[in-house]
Amino acid sequence: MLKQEIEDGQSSLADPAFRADVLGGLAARPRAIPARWFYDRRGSELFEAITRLPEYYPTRTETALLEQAGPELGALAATNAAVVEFGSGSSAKTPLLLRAIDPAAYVPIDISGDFLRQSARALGQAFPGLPVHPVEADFLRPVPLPPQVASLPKLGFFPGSTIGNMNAWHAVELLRAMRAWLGEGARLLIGMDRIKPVEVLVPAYDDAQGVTAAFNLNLLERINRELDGTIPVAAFAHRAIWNAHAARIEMHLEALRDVEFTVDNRPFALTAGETIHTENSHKYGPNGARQLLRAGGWTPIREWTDPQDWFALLLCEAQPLRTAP
Ligand code: AVJ
Repeated sequence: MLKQEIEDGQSSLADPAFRADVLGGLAARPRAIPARWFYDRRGSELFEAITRLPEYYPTRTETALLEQAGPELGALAATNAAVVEFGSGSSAKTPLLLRAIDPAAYVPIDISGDFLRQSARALGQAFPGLPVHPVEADFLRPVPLPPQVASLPKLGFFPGSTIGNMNAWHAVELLRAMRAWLGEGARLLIGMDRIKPVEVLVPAYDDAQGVTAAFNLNLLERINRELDGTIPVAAFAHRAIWNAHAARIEMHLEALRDVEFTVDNRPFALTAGETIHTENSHKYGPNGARQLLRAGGWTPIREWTDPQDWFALLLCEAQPLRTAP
């Protein structure tokens, strides 16, 4: 198979899970496609561009928190730890953590293999002597950790408020899976976005330069590329709304007119104003954040927030489950 053919993405070569989620999601009501499919090569690049936007406060706020927490983290973390990063992407924040705790190994896990290998290589060069064991996987479906880190104490790293993509049910499920995966005594450093005024939240997901719009619309381009789709992308618009009741930003793709298209030879029709729900980004107050973590089997032991309380970094411990009060 030629590389170009693979990149052109004939439907027969597409990820069957992607095809199933798209076909099922477009047929369902409300129509919805899981947010993890944003992150093809182009989507990962667009997300990196989002993290540099003036309106997108989470990345720079969390980075500052990591810098601030560094010395304390160094003192709190086990010596000889293996840092296991979930959804590492370009691993931009990772050097801060690695410098702070000087671990024995680094295990980045990401769904975008291409991006993963590139950033793993860059990190290996920045930290010569640090064993890096990249794992190409969807962390929602656990795969075994590399045997080289089996006997090391684990520090899970789940930055960026990625947990916000999940509803409470799935977030708890994932936290429990991580606990089982990393083992008793493990620690977890997790970033969670705070509830804040809508005037701050909405522009963070609907920026003036239209980068988030391009990120959202790239999902349709990806469907056209990889699943032999005929979606008229220009007939869709990016929407970001604050759902106060559910405490989440929702991203949708709204049909601007009646549209008909096929994906993998299957016909779909949307009427003007209909949307495809593409992402939830849940926000948590201080109590909600801790409650969610405890429900997932992780006890918060230390918390860092910025002066505006826009973002939180929490260090948790997988304590043994006790039945006593
Ligand atoms: C990567 C899920 C944390 O929800 O803020 C950014 C993704 N979507 N802008 C977020 C995202 C639109 C981001 N997470």
